[in-house]
Amino acid sequence: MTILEFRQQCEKALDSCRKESQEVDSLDKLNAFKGRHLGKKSALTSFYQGMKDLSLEDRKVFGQVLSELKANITAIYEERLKEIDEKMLLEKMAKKKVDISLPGFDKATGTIHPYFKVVREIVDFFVGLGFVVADGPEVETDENNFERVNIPKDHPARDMQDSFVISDGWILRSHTSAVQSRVMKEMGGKEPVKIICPGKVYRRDNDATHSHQFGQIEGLVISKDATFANLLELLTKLLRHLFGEKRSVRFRPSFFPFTEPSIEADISCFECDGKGCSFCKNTGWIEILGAGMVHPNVLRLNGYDDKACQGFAFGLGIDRIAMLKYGIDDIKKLYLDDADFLAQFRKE
Ligand code: FA5
Repeated sequence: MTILEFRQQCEKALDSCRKESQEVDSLDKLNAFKGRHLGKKSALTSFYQGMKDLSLEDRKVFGQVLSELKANITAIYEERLKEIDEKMLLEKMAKKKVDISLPGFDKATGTIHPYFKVVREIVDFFVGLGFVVADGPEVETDENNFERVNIPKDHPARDMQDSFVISDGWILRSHTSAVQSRVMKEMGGKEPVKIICPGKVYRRDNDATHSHQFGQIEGLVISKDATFANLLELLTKLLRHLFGEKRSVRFRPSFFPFTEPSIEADISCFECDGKGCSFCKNTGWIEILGAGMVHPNVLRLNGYDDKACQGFAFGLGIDRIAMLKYGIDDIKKLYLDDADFLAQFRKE
């Protein structure tokens, strides 16, 4: 075969390829087209097979024509592939029309837990008055939790705080007063001390206003001249700040082994507004904090000279305050992580 005849045959093959490509309008048809024109049984492959019988010189000339044919067929194939891909994409998009008038997805955003809202509010109040935030561990020594705050072993006051024992000499702290001993030890008998400490505490308690786990904020002030009047003024300001002017507050004498004199503060019940109901055990009041002047024994036990300085301390129940502020009728709601219950605090 002359090169002219070969060229004509190649052009014929290319012509039929071009014509056929007009009919190709789907991926299936395109694959069949590829097999016919570029596959094992195609004219192109048979032309390549014929090359082995040619002389070296003819092979160069014929080979060039054949390479052109292959490049042209491949270009036709690729062009059709691109067109079909675009067509399929457009069809897919037409089926999946986006309706921009539909409402968007509502993302469930979190919120600050009411317990921590109260912590923040109280911490801000005291930091604004120059108090420093101290910290202590929840697994505490019996010594710090009881002995160093004037509750020796076998003292009946231990019954007021039925605690969870971890191992010999270690308990889950039953009040944040344990931090008092730590801070005093750290200060090495120096004053002034002006700290607050928010944290979790644990006791064997269980009813609507008592839980086995709850939060307290401890406050401790030691100086040469901290007085009981200072304590009352500070707590009154705090309670007005937290609950407003309307809710009634009362202070009454109480007993704590680590303070003398001792008091407790109550807020009028939010359920019955002081009339008496099952929630407040018919008293009309809900207890929220204990306080008093630091007992001289506590000062001495923790390295302070009780003749040279004095102080006051207080312990607030965080959960109770959250219940009163937000009208929560069961303390357990504060730690059960019920998303529906917590959602109501989103807008606050
Ligand atoms: C104490 O724990 C003392 N450490 C407080 C204190 C500190 C007094 C410094 C004097 C000086 P009390 O056991 O009363 O005191 O608890 C303090 C507050 O914690 C209570 O007023 C109450 O609001 C809260 N509280 C007590 N027990 C529970 C409980 N089981 N569940 C929820 N809150 C509680």
